[in-house]
Amino acid sequence: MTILSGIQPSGVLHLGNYLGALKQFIALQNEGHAYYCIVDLHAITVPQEPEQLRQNTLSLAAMYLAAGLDPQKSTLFVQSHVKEHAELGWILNTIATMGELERMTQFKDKTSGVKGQGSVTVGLFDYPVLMAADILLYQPHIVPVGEDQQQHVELTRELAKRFNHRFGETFRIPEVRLQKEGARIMGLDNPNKKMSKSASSPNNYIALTDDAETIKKKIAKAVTDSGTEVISGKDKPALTNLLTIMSVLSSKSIPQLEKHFAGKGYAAFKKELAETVIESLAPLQNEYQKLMGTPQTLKKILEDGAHRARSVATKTMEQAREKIGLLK
Ligand code: AQP
Repeated sequence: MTILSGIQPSGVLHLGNYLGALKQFIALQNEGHAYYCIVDLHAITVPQEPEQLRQNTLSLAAMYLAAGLDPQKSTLFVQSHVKEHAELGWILNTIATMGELERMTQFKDKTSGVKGQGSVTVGLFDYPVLMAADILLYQPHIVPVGEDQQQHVELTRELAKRFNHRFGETFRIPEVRLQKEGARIMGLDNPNKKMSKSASSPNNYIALTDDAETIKKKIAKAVTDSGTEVISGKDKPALTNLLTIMSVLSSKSIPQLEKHFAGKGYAAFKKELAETVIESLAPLQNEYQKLMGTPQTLKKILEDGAHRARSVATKTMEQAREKIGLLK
């Protein structure tokens, strides 16, 4: 089985990225060959400070490895190191329609506060097409992502089918793979919006690099629902989110946790939740610190990864160029 996914180096990773994506990336590397990408060309669809972007790229590589990615089993690489991503992105632009892209909810969310279209970049609008290229180049069977990216994978499937129909069989149609629990972790300050790296307040997320004190403070400040009992439900979005985080990290089901916290109140729940988060992240944080001290090793892993990724991507591109009639 071939697996493909990516993460943007657009800031520090948070618990949502970990539970929705990274955790399953690591589990899946034993089920097939995985290509995991640091999608820097996606990150620049919104303004990035150049030196910070380079730093975030290395930091994300360290985070993948600290979480358990084995560079012998999986291919870890930087998107911009494999030029075929941009090339296939352009070709897919010629079959994707404006109407399809206008329907993408991530684009709508990211531009919802913006007055007029004047300052919105074409790159941000076109983000899902480049993502389709990232995926289709590696002919993956599955694409593990958080729920917010599901619509983009559906568009990828649609574009692959359209290309195959118009030019002949070229791309495998990939399946999306979501976590059963944790596919959509919500913001701690607003349980109706997803936890996000680019949220305006750091109280929205728990960064994977947050220290114990910060984690305790952020969880203590997290909004809760009215009432006193620690229970999940449609009318309890904040508690459901916190219980989901605890459930995934502790491997205890939500009903088990509800029973455990019966009659104990929110303060006791938040205290235990903070301890669970701190303990769960500690091994990853230690490993991350070590890896950040060896940038040359990180760069070597990325170089090897790009080499391996390129060998697959160039083959797919050769076929695609041939099919659409580009002269050799
Ligand atoms: N809140 C979330 N819950 C579960 N999964 C999530 N993911 C993101 N947020 C959540 C998943 O993490 C992977 C990497 O995401 P990304 O870096 O490609 O960008 P994103 O989806 O736009 O995530 P962010 O954190 O909100 O980044 P910014 O703020 O830079 O846009 C994806 O698989 C995603 O589904």
